[in-house]
Amino acid sequence: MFKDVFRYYKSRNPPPELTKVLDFDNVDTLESKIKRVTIKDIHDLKNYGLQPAKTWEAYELIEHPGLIFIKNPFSSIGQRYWTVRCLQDYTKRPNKTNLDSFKLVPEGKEWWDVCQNNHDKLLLNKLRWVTLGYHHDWDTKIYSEDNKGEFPKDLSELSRHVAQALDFNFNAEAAIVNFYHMDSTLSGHTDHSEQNLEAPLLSFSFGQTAIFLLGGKTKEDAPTAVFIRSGDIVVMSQDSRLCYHGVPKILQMDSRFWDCFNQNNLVNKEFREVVHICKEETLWKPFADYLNSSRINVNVRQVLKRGQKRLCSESEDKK
Ligand SMILES: O=C(O)CCC(=O)C(=O)O
Repeated sequence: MFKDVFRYYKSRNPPPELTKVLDFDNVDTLESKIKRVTIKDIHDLKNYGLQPAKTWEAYELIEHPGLIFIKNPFSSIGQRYWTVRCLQDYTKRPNKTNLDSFKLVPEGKEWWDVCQNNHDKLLLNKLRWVTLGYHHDWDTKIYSEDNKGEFPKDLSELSRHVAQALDFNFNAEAAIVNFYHMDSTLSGHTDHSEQNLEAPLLSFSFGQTAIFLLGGKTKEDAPTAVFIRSGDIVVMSQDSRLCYHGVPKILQMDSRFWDCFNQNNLVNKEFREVVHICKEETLWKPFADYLNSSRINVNVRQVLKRGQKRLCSESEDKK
């Protein structure tokens, strides 16, 4: 079932009918399908590019308890900030990327700089993922203490604040940053590698719009399709945490949220240079160009259980 719906939305010829895709830009049409979620008032959000919590609109899908959708709570400069961090900073070594094994980026150089300096669009489009913190192992799907980097403090704080606003305790310990182009897809899967499966999974998106499919615990359950636009946050918690999900299609955006630029203040003292890039149109331009035909998704997970200090190795597990 999941596969059939995936194939339907992925199809170019004929293109899919989009009327059944849940659209949080038109919540009036979703009345029977969603319920409003209460947001706790959290302070200091502007440091992370977020609007005041009392302005957020968050909804839970009635048919998928625990799936929470927060309609873009970012300011436009906030969207710019996270875009710059993902492209320019999180792609730096020792974080891991899909490009590592191809040795396409010379030692001592960084992917974003090489792409910009050489106008290398091919290399730009080859980046598909970056992993942060406990690195996702794409083969074994097992996290390990031996395969772990530092988790970015700003992303950890952003995640903690968003989780707190929804009344969750959350410690960001692993993330996959996914980079999609107009023909990219992500097939249906569940995220079950984390030892803590009670903690929610937080997903931040910037750039082009995605059709996101959320199914049930098996591939036989029919999925619901939802538009995810730039700035939207999806939280998979409770009954939805282990459900099948995927992205069958990326669509050209409805509007460029990151360009509705007012000098809304973003004060991040630790990353002044990033904020400077966001405010200077000429410095921001290469990032805007990237977003015009791509989507960035930052998928953040807690790996350890509360109070757990480290992962046990498999042999320790068996004791
Ligand atoms: O791109 C998305 O919205 C979903 C990404 C995802 O499911 C994953 O990284 O596991």
